[in-house]
Amino acid sequence: MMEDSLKKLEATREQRLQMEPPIPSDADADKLLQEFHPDYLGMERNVRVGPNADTCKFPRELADLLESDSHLPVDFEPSVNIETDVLILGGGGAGASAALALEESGLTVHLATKLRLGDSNTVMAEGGIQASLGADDSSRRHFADAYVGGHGNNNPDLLRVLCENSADTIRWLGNLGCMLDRNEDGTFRLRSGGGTSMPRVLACKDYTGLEIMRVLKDAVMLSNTRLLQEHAAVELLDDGAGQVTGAVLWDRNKGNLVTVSARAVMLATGGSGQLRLQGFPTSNHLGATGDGLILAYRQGCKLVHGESYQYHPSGTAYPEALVGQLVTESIRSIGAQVVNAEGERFIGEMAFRDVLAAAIIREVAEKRGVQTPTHRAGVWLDTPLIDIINGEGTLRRQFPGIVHRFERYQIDPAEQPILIYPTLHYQNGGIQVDREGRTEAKGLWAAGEVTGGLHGTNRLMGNSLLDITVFGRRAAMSVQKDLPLRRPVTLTCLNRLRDRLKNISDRRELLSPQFFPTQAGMKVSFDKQKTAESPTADFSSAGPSTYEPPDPFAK
Ligand code: MEZ
Repeated sequence: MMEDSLKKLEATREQRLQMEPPIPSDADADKLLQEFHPDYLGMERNVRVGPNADTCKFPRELADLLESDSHLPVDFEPSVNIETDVLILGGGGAGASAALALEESGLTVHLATKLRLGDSNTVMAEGGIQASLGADDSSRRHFADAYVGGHGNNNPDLLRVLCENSADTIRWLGNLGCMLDRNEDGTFRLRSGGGTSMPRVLACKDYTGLEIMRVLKDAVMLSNTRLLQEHAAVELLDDGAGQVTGAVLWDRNKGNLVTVSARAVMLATGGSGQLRLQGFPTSNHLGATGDGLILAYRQGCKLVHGESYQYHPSGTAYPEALVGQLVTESIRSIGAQVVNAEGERFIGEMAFRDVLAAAIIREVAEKRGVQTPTHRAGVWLDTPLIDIINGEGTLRRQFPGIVHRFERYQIDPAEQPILIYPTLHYQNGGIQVDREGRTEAKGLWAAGEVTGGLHGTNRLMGNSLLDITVFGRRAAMSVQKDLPLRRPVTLTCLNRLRDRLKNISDRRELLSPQFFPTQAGMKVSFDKQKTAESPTADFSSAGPSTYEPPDPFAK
């Protein structure tokens, strides 16, 4: 089947090279979304408790978690092990950027991360970061593109901040040592992305997020930030009067709970692709289980566009070991075409991600997909076109990560097209925040993928690496400016939720946050009797304060 279809693909290549990309009309694009995009297929429901109760829908998997109980035993009494000024939860790009922005503040900062510093969706990001650096580009154009791409559902205040800070952020990353690709004349190489009206995506080959996280991680390791690695956030604490005052962490190595009192808490816990909505594979890292959404919701923070997820059109469909892994959109932006089993190019490759994903799902649903030997289906990404269009060796030079990944399975994408199918990639919605990253709960800030509103209901490529670096730092500045006084630690919000849950008899008996994907089979176990010695932190990685970050907002 695959061989027959490959012959058809090769037979149409010459003719496809000459053709204009098929662009669906607005009406056709809407129809595609309604009929085939997973967000629109009725796989969602109301949540019956909390700030969004009965007002909007969530995917069932997320709704179940929002209606579930905590891992904390009911008789757990928080007793403080660590006192800090700022507790950052999450060790990806947003959390690390926030920690760096606080370095000069004189505040004590703890950063807790469920896995290790850097283990995050940031390192999985391949194709780039947007910045309006092109000669005819501007933050207004960037704004307009992202607003149209987000179906006009973006919070314009947040989007404006994002677009106006792109150039400054690239400079900041450069000062940290981040190496983004340049042209021979030293200017940044700018690529196009789906929905960008001009080239605006900067990249480090096909491992941009890894390169950005590399420099952020190095800088955090040199900073005064106190790291609590392998400490998962179990619950937020509050003062009983609406202020978040710390968190209970699970020290996964020692197996005990650690109570942290903080004047401010920042959630930078990332996304939720590992919830594998509707059984979709994911491009996300192991820890992306939506923990921050659950914790903030219990503190009364509304979620915006919690129904909206991004299914990246080019997830790997074959070989089986790579299923769900990202094949960057940039590969499509420089010429790889999306082709069905009949050798037909059925849609332009730079259509908005949601529309392209829906079109691929339609091809498979209507039996124009290619069956894999592992009983999946996908469509072709005609990767050999890249070298045909751009010159021999381009694919290997510009996308070494992807080439290497496929070569491990005896597939050379420069010679042989690869099979793709949409993969769960990004949580478009999340916790409602204002332009300073403040949530609705006093003392609680949030930044990065855990937040919602910025990207509307369809994020454009490259705007998430920008989001985490712009808003991680901005929220940290706001924390520094508006730091509340220390208040008592209680579990008042959790106890209120527990009372309400008693009235919902048919909810699923789950505990949340989930911490790890269910299929990973990792046990959640801690001994609540065994309390941490104070302090429990491993300070060995926190070096002397030799690192001097540039002023993030200096022009
Ligand atoms: O921002 C993204 O999601 C991104 C850069 C993905 C990609 O295709 O590489």
